[in-house]
Amino acid sequence: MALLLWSHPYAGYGQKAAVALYELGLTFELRLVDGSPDVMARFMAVSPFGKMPALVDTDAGRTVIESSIVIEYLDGLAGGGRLFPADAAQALEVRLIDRILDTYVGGPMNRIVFNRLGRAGEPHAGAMANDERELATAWDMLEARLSDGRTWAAGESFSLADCGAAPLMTYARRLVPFGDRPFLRAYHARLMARPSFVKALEDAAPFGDLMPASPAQD
Ligand SMILES: N[C@@H](CCC(=O)N[C@@H](CS)C(=O)NCC(=O)O)C(=O)O
Repeated sequence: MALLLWSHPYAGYGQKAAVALYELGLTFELRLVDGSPDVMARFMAVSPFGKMPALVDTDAGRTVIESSIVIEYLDGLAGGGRLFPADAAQALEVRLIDRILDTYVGGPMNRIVFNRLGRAGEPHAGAMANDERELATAWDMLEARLSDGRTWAAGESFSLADCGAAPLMTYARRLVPFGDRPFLRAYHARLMARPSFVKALEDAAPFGDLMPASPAQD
């Protein structure tokens, strides 16, 4: 079985998939999306929106895009039920937090970064302020849910939601700090110590710091 992961080790959503691969103990080959024209041509054929990660399972002849779907596919390959709880209520919580992270953390984060890099045209202060408010709302919502004392995003088992939380929170806190949200801070510290995320960060380290933001302030 060959699993080809089209990604870049620095990319937040790419790290989300990498964390899942390391959690599940699945070996994979990185297809580095390095921006060169020939690589981009092949990558766009696999991932038509040009978004990382994209997974190709050569044995099954399948291509899977969208990080959460990639992780659901990987979980199935590893036997199922590892990153998705069997309990229906817990599974809903996992999916809800995964959606909050993708939509209201990764979304504003990418828009602010694109704005700062000038990829969205002239940087738009009003749009960035809206995105910062959205991030702060996401922090509030996560803080409220974590305040019940849960260890991981959706309970006591490390899940899909934590795979995304690790990279997305690590990058987004550089745009909107965690501030006075002790449960969020403690949860993020647990993510930083998780071996699968430590490995993903090690993979990214050789590429340096590509984010147009100062280091985390708090
Ligand atoms: N909803 C997508 C988002 C993926 C995404 O935004 N990936 C970023 C990297 S973190 C990307 O490929 N950006 C390249 C670009 O937009 O040009 C997912 O969950 O996979």
